[in-house]
Amino acid sequence: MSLLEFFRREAIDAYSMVDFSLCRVKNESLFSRLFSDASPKFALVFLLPYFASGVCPTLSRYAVAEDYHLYVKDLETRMKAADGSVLAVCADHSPIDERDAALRAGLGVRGKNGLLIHPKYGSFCFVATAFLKDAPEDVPLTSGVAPRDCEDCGACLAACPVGALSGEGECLSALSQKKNVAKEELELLKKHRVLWGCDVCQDACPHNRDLPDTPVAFFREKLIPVLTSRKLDALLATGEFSRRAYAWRGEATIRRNLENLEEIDAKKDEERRA
Ligand code: B12
Ligand code: SF4
Ligand code: SF4
Repeated sequence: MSLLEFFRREAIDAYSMVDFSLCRVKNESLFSRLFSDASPKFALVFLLPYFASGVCPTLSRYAVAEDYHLYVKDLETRMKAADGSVLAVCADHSPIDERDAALRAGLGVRGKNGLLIHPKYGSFCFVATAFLKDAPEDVPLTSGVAPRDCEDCGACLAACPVGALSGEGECLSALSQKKNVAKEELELLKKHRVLWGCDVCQDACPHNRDLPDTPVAFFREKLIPVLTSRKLDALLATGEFSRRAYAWRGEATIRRNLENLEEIDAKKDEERRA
């Protein structure tokens, strides 16, 4: 099957193929491991939109569906079977600077919030890359575009509760994913009601208004927009926990964050009863 047909069936419609020389290799050891037999000549950079409407009060949108790494792993197997020129498909754990590649491939603008912003899907999209040894006949080659910045309206900087975008504080998303946190850091997560990840600078961005729901089925199914300790227990009992983005730091980290936020509700209950 051609890669274009493959993408059509997956509902992946934001992609661009560039010469590999346009990619900035960031992780040399991963590059050597992945491409010991053949070097990639082309990079097919594509986006996986994950916005699904609905309220997620404490959990970041990227963690509401199942873990996108699982989708990309499965996609890699199927893309390799569809086209022999596919050497590897990566997202997140990638040898290249993914945002930079997507920017140069013309898939969006560089947001002040540190994210690639696509004209249709905003910043609520993952960046993925298929590394190819030959150019597939049906995917046009883009010569690359000059990087463009967002209009710098400043809304994301103003909205960030800890000043992370101006280098003042540590990003709450990073804090929520730390295995060991200081008491003050836990208090910060509680104060800003962060369970896992943070979307504040994305929610503030005008490019993320009126977004369409993702067309990619994986990101519309098996959604858990509200995670509780009880739901976590159920996920652990069925073995589904390992399929969630918040599993990568182990059960203890997400349980700690849950208990941290549940303390707020317990306190409120106590106050109501008093
Ligand atoms: C480490 C990491 C984090 C760290 C550090 C974040 C950061 N801003 O770099 C933490 C844990 C905080 C984090 C948080 C999030 N992350 Co993150 N993260 C990564 C990861 C694995 C590495 C990035 C890295 O090396 N950062 C360290 C910086 C300092 O390295 P750097 O190379 O020097 O970065 C410079 C260049 O990238 C340069 N730059 C060059 N070209 C371009 C182009 C664009 C468009 C931009 C914006 C910047 C840029 O800007 C940086 C500063 O100089 C990437 C995946 C990857 N392999 O690239 C995902 C990635 C950046 N994360 C992603 C996501 C979704 C998130 C969150 C939204 C998740 C969440 N909701 O909590 C938040 C957003 C926080 C924010 N506003 O940045 C996506 C972003 C998708 C997009 N549309 O841009 C990525 C690309 C993963 C993926 N494959 O989709 N992340
Ligand atoms: S993800 Fe949250 S803490 Fe991190 S920069 Fe954005 S608003 Fe600030
Ligand atoms: S909120 Fe404004 S400054 Fe920040 S990324 Fe969006 S357009 Fe750029």
